[in-house]
Amino acid sequence: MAPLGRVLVAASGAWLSLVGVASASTGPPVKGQPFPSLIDVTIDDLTDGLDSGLFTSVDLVNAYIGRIEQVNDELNVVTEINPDALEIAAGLDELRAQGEVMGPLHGIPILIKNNIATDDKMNNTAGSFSLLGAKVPHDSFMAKKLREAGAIILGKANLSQWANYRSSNSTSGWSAHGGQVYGVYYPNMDPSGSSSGSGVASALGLSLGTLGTETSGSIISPAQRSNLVGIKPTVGLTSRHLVIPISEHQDTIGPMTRTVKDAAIILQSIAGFDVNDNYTKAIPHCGRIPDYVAACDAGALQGARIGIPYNILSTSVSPEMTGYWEAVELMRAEGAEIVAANWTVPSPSTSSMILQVDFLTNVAQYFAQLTYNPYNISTLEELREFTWAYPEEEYPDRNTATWDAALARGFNNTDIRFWNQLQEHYYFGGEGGLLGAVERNGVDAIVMPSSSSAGRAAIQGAPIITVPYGFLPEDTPVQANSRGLVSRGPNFPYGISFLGGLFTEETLIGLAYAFEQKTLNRNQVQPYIVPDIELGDIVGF
Ligand SMILES: *[C@@H]1O[C@H](CO)[C@@H](O)[C@H](O)[C@H]1NC(C)=O
Ligand SMILES: *[C@@H]1O[C@H](CO)[C@@H](O)[C@H](O)[C@H]1NC(C)=O
Ligand SMILES: *[C@@H]1O[C@H](CO)[C@@H](O)[C@H](O)[C@H]1NC(C)=O
Ligand SMILES: *[C@@H]1O[C@H](CO)[C@@H](O)[C@H](O)[C@H]1NC(C)=O
Ligand SMILES: *[C@@H]1O[C@H](CO)[C@@H](O)[C@H](O)[C@H]1NC(C)=O
Ligand SMILES: *[C@@H]1O[C@H](CO)[C@@H](O)[C@H](O)[C@H]1NC(C)=O
Ligand SMILES: CC(=O)N[C@H]1CO[C@H](CO)[C@@H](O)[C@@H]1O
Repeated sequence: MAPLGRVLVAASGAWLSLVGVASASTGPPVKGQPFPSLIDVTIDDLTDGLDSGLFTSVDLVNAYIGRIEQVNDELNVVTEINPDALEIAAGLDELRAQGEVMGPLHGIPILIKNNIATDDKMNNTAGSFSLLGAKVPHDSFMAKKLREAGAIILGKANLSQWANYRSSNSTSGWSAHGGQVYGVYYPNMDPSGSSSGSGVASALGLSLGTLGTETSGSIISPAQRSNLVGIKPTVGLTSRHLVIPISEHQDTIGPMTRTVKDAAIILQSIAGFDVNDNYTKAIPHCGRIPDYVAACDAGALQGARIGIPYNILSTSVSPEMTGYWEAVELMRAEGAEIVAANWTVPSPSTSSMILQVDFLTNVAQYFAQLTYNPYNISTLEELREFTWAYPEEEYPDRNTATWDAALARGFNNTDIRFWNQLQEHYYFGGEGGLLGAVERNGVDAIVMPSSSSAGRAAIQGAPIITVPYGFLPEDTPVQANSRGLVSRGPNFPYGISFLGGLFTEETLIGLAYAFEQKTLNRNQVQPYIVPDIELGDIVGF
């Protein structure tokens, strides 16, 4: 257990004595309590409480910092807290008191993955010491959009180092600078990755919600393992400017929250054209962003056409597959038409070349944008040299095999060999895979188990939303990986994914919301560790 005791609550100056981390079985006290419980509060709840003066954003920041401090020694979820968070909160409280609301996230604390840069006192490192102390010329577009919507960027969430793009024998959720993130549905749980801290933070209510990033599975997979909604937007809907990259062709930034509506509100706030990311030019309707919040329609499954890619689904009998088929029947009962949407290329031979060569090109571009570059690193080769030589990077115990392979390619992403491979990927993900199946069958979405949904959408840059659905049975045998993290065990959450054509988030959000409202399964199992500081411990002290 985390060493507890006394936690400083900075704004009020009060010291609170904390009794301990609540055992999950007692559950969060909600009914009959004036304050919403932070483990399952929504943006609407927080906005109501802020509007009515029940609590302030300063209270919220204090409560969330208290919660982070209760669990962080044990779980390594948050790498740093924004030293300006209380001051920002106080400013937003003042604006609200004057009747001025900046946007839908006014005064709401959000944690962001530690590869999304902010031009403030916080570091942006992707978990590497090579970037500790580095400075960027201005906020990333994601940070700028969050601030414009009124959000308080509360801190940075730990991640798999370099978004899981360095080593072939590291672990999900480990970074040299942040340590190992642990999942919270079983002791010593593999949190999945690479947005591991973003997942655990939302699951435990260490902020209202979080941003993660995905290249292939890095939002969907940890969202599933932390029992969350995760939206992996179409590549180009959310700008990657000053986000530490893997691949310009696959990287995207999206929300990880406890509800579909909260994810929709956050996506609404961060989506849009950015002159510094050309891929955002592809946003249809001249860049107009649909009303994702209005898309949250509990009746959206009625009359929807849902495609099932029978020929690529696992035929093994497992709790996840049983749950999946149950979920499909539930959608049918809600009025969806269930049709086959087979993929014409069931198992393509994809190559790792795109990510390798993009990383080589794109990481150099990131270093080139820094206004302070502590080790003067400008290329992947120099980054590898640094990593080999810096003991805390734990080389060679955690190797650099991914970079070694990228460097061995010997060309960048303007090469004809790269272009040919990219066209092949677009065929496997497009006509031969997801997009072809959507078009030929005229479906609104394809539904898949979340554990197998990421790959083909990744190579095509297509969107996915995962919604919590089930939990592995209590008698599931415990499996651990070579570094002792539990990779499968009792009560592990799993989700159902909705996939669609490029820029179809509005439709997918509607379907995901209707499915969520019909099921509301996520509270069937609580995390084994829950911080117990609530607004009631803060307000008025
Ligand atoms: C960022 O890193 C520097 C260098 O290690 C450190 O001094 C500073 O406190 C860090 N910032 C925050 C907000 O933790
Ligand atoms: C966007 O693309 C155009 C044309 O290729 C190029 O000139 C421009 O520099 C690009 N802008 C950015 C920000 O990458
Ligand atoms: C889809 O694939 C499944 C499994 O391979 C097969 O049984 C079914 O006939 C196919 N359906 C269509 C419409 O092609
Ligand atoms: C980086 O380059 C600057 C300017 O050339 C130099 O002053 C500094 O010592 C270099 N830092 C390192 C760690 O090599
Ligand atoms: C990781 O791989 C490297 C070689 O690439 C090896 O030296 C190291 O022992 C491996 N670590 C573990 C824990 O197996
Ligand atoms: C890619 O490689 C070519 C050939 O070596 C070089 O001319 C070009 O500047 C490189 N472009 C980037 C973006 O690294
Ligand atoms: C417990 C632990 O290792 N926490 C670490 C989380 O990350 C911060 C920033 O790297 C470290 O200072 C903490 O020690």
